Amino acid sequence: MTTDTILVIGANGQIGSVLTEALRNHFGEDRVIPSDIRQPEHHIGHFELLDVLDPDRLGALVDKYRITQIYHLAAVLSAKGEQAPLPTWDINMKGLLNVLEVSREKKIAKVFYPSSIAVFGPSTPRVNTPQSTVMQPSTVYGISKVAGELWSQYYNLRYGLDIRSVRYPGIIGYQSMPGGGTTDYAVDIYHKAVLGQAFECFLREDTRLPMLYMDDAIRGTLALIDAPSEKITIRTSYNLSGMSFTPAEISLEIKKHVPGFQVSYKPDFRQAIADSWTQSIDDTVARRDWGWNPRFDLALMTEDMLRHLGEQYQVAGF
Ligand code: AKB
Repeated sequence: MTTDTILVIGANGQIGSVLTEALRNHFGEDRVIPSDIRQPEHHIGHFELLDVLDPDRLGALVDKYRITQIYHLAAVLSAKGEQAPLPTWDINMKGLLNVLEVSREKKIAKVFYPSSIAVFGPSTPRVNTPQSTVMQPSTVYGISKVAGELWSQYYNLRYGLDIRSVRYPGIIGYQSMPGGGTTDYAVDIYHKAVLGQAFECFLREDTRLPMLYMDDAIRGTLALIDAPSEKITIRTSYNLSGMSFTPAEISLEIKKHVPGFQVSYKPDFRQAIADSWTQSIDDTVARRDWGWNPRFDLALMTEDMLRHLGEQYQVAGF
């Protein structure tokens, strides 16, 4: 029986909602306190309203539930961030600094803070990007994640805070919808395919990006959190890789199941963001330190996505 009590910040989001469920299964229903800036449409059990920019409320929730672990998932992502750079910086940075300070003051045992492949930029090696490399991103989201990684490492070195992080690639899952990212197309495309609709892609057909299936992302996150502290050699953020593909390749894979599926391309401002990121990731260090090993490739993920979305939309044949 665990004695940990977990606060999830940003629990309504694409990853937050699925991670909350996984944490409930892992630690027990009552030990997980989801929170977000808005009330979710449906929820069972605990839920708390929390604006991460309010450190007093954050501290009060930590006291109320005797929180021992915090998962801080609230952030403005790459594409949305470019619409409002300064507010994005405030939300992403002040939010993190509040979490770090409250965690230090209240002696939180473990903190999880996701970084992203958005930390990489045009001057980063694009193929098999190493763990430790040039990080000069061109988006405000990417800049905030680089700074966030360094602040995390600072709190670990200076105060001994046990903070752990992965650089998520684009995350694809049937359970929830992404919002405001550059990799979002790779979720949307499956919904359109199952609903029998044509898909217009906002990236060029040959844009290769690193991606990861949600099931692998959640399994990896829990494995990182469970790993013994002495195994964690990276306190900025671990590279994490699943697969890499282009819009043309994912379309082709979907067409194996949905032969009439139609895809057209109309690149917009998100193309420049995608072009500034790397194409594939070297995650050797995560594999070595805490046994990271993804299970899903493009073919397996496509089968699983279509089956689950077929059930959700009650469309036969998947
Ligand atoms: C985005 O596209 O902004 C995110 C990410 C890669 O962090 N999905």
